[in-house]
This record gives sequence, C-alpha cells and structure tokens, in this order.
Amino acid sequence: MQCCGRVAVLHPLVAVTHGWQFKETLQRSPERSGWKHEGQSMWNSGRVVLLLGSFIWRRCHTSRRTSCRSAPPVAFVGGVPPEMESEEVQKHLQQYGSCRVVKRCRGYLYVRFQEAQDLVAAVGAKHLVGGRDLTVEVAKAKKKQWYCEIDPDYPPRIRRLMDGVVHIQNMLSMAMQINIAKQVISLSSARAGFYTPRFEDRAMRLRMFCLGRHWDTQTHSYSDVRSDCDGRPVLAMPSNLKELVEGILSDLKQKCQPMAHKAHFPPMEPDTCIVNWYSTSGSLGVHQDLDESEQSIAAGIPVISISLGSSARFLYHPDHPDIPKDSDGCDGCDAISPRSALLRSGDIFIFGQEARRLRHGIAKVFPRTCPKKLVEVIETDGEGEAGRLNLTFRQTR
Ligand SMILES: O=C(O)CCC(=O)C(=O)O
Repeated sequence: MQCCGRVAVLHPLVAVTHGWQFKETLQRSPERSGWKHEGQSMWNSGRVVLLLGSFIWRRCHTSRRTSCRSAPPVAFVGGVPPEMESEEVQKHLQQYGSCRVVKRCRGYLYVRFQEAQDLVAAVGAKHLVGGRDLTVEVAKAKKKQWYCEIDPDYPPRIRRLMDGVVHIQNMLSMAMQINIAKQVISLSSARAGFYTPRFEDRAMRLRMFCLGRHWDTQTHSYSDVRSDCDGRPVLAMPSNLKELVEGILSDLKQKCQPMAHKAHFPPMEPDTCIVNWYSTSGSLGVHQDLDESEQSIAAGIPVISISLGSSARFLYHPDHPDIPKDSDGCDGCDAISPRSALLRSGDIFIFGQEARRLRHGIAKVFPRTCPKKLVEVIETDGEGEAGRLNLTFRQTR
C-alpha cells in the first residue's frame, strides 16, 4: 500500500528500479513463494512492481483522459410514475433549455440537453410535475442499458425473422428467469392454477392457466372466470409482469434503431398472460391467435412470449392471405413449408404488426436442455425431466 502512492506517479520503467529498493516490502516469504535466491527474489519483486506500476500508470492515464473529455449533458430524471408521459417531463425541462427525452425506463428517464449549462441549471432546481416531485441529476450511466438485467456473459441478440417477427435471444438474466419462474409456479399453486385444457374435444398436450383474463378453449373467447374449467375467477396479472412486457418493448424500440419501423410494435397494454407448461413430450399444434379483439389484431398489437426452462422448436408459417383456406380456416398453410426457431430459456419471441396473424406452434420440447439453476424451480415431468414454461402476453381488448 505504502509503495503504491509512490509508484503511481512514476512511469513503469522507473518503477522497475524502485522495485529493487522496495524489495523488503514486496518480497514474498521464500517458503510460500518457493523463491530461493536473493538475486532471483529481487528480480521477481522488480517484476511485481513493474506490473503494478504499469497498471497504475495506465489507470492514471486513462482516468486523466476521461476526465478531460466533457461528459455529455444528459440528465437522469427519477421518480417518474408509469402514467406520466415522457413528453410532459420533456416539456417541463425545456424551460431550462433545448432538450429531449432519450430513454424511458421504469420509474426514471434520461434527458439530453443541447447545452451543458442548461443541464446544470435544471439540476439545481426543484421539479414539481403533475403533482410529483421529480429528481434531476447529472446522468452517470454512459452506456445504453437494457431494461432487463441481462447476463453480461451472454449479451442479447435480436433476430428479425420477418416483418413483424422478432426473436430476442438471451434477453433475461438467469436471476430474472428464476424470479419469474418462481413467481409463476407459486401462482399456479393457487386454486385457479394449472389444468389440462381441451381443444376440439381432445386434451391439449400441455397444462395451462391464465392471468388477467381467461382464455376459454371451448368458446374461443376471453372471460373473467375459468368458464371452460371450474368457473373460478381468473388470477390477477401481477404488475411486475406487465411492466416487464412494457420494458421489453421499450428496449426493443431503443436497440433496433437501424431496423427502425421493422421492429417497432404499437404500444401495448397487456391484460392477459397465458401460462403454458409443457412436459418434454408436450407440443402445441400450429394455430393463429385470433381470439383477441378485432381492434387489437387489426392494430398489430403484438403477442409477446417468454420462454423458461427446456428449449423448444417453435414453428411458424409466414402468413399468406392468398392461400385458400378450408372450413378449419388453416389447411392452406400446409402448402407452405414452415420455418422454425429454437426458443431457449430467457428468449423472447414477438409477433405483431403485419405478422399478427402468424400461424405458429410448438413442435418439440427438448429433454436435458433446461438450465441447471431452473431445474429445481420448474416442474418436472414423469421422467424427472424439467419441463418448459411459456408466458404469452396479449392485449385482448
Ligand atoms: O409455447 C409457446 O412458445 C407458444 C405458445 C402459443 O403459441 C400460445 O399460447 O398461443
């Protein structure tokens, strides 16, 4: 410690020579290090100081360079309630100078000022907006951040599969996946939890329960009670899941600037989440999600799906309105070969806009693909294999 302060002001080459003098301080005990000779120990301590000196020198240099560069005039605005429009905050801050909101997150947002002195003036003032006391500080984060706490070792990858269809790989960190899975499994233990629905008189190859509104597989409609099952009221949709969906859409909007309109979905107010649990022999036939309101479908409001646990082969058909349909409304799609995507734990799949009527299904769930940390959380099937949880969020009204 003592030597660090001194070495910090030196160039690494100078530090080598000083290393000889500091050998008493830095020399490791011969028993622990195995260094035998005085000469060698002096050389080694010199090397330690060289490395240390070089490290500190680089740190000093880098921090000097950084501090010389003026920080971008971006304000962090905290205490923003979800219902407050970003424009309202922007308008309020424009009294200090030209500025615009550059990022909106849960509870806070970032505003970029054109002039640094305007930011300084805003930081020193009190901000009462719509009855809320907002805090305005100089933003510390220089990098764009995701709403979701992603795993830095596995950065998300956005794949635009076709217009209106986006697959985001690795979007949710393991911690987030575990939290969501735990929350859903604990909700499913309520009286209105998982059951095996029937579709056209056949048991579906999955178990299901809904949050917000119930999807009746017999009448193909949404209701507030489990009308095709036990008549119980449907469980409420937790606000954190709703916020998660909004956060995913806002992340996508920000991260996909180059794709611009191709990946921008209309704003969404998810009122329903269908939770599916598949065993490793489970599947879901190709279908279209058309039971939501006509307005919701026509506006291209997306269906957002979160995958947790074992991986699955997701099939989708590009929608071809020209292909004649039979009485089931779906036979024509057999003529087109389906495309597929492998959905892994933590992935998000979104379809909306012109692809809102996408035909899709789950062909297969793969055994031995569930991340270890989720095996304990997600229910296992008869074979002891962890299944797959899927949450699809929709705006049904
Ligand atoms: O499990 C999935 O990934 C798809 C679920 C689905 O298509 C649905 O619930 O409509």
